[in-house]
Amino acid sequence: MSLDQFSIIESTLREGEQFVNAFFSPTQKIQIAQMLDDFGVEYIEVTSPLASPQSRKDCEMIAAMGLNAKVLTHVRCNLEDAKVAVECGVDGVDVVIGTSSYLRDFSHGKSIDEIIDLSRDVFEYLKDQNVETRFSTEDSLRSDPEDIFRLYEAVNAQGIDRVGIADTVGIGNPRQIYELVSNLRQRVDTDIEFHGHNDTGCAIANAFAALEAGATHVDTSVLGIGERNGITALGGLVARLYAEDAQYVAKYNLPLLIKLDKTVARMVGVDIPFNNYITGFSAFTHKAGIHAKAVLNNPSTYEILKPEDFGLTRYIHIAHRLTGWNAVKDRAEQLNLTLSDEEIKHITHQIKQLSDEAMLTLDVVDTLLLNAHNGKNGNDVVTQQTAEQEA
Ligand code: HCA
Ligand code: CU
Repeated sequence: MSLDQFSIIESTLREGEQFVNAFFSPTQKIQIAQMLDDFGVEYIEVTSPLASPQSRKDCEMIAAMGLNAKVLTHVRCNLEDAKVAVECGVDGVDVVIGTSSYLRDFSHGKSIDEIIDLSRDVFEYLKDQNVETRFSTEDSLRSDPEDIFRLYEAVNAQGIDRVGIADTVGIGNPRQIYELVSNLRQRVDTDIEFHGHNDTGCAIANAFAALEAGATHVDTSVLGIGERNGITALGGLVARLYAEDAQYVAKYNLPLLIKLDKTVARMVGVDIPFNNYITGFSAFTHKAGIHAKAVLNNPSTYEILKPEDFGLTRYIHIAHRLTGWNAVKDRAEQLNLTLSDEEIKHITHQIKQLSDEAMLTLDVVDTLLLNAHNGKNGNDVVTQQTAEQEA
């Protein structure tokens, strides 16, 4: 298992730029790279310098930022591309080529033997350039595993640093990924990277399975943005690993995750999904009375992620018909109101009746609590309207 020594290759500035809404200005790219570096990812992958003239300038610019993270760029498997990548001053070059019959027949038209010859030239050149080298097979899951192994054994013999499994179409399931990566682990002694798309919602589980099978590097992007519906989300991978053992992700500055998610969401014009791992708006909200009671006694009853470790807070939702008196009592205490358990139970009953009629707000609940408190202490009873005006 590589769980305690894995690295994240953060690809918001490469795969993420392939998200339909993404158009990052140079300033935004610097901002994203800096935040990712502050978060502590080990690598930042940027768009190929051959994609466009500005992409080349951006690649050079990110490479020159002096980040702690290593900067990688991503190029096709040919010598010209590799040379331009090196000229940009990056720390490493991620080379990719399609190996499935779909891509061999309908994209570049090369056989596996031709790919082996091509990669030999490319890595022959790269290994003298003082850069980290990686070779990855696009659409690995729909490639013949023997083709991939043969290809990787050839580059392994050349001394490259890392080989990559790419589930380009998001077709793999965790069991398949585990098997493929385990077999690859037997065949090469390089590091192993996993890049997984999320077309069927398996990208996080697949990345985790890859790590369990011996992968050393996982590709992510902020919010998972990328081609189509994207890849393994940075926050989702962190959540998965934290759930296994918080120590695995203790090396990252976890409270920065919300800033990263918010910033990138704003830049690409989307909201953080309500059900997002860690940063979704309901990720730490408890509702049913039974849950609320237990969480108030001990948050671990219904929380495997501690919100405070991510700079976030939990919220107990009480203004609804599933509420329970323990949660209502807790709210009264937050408001510094002294009410007996009998009074709290009576108010809880009222909340349930009222919310059977219509959706309630917390203001209404607070008003009920305040009125009960003020009523017995001889103070003015607040109407719902005045409570709202004061709020
Ligand atoms: C691409 C394809 C890629 C590459 C992944 C990798 C994929 O858009 O160029 O280099 O490991 O999903 O196959 O993102
Ligand atoms: Cu991809």
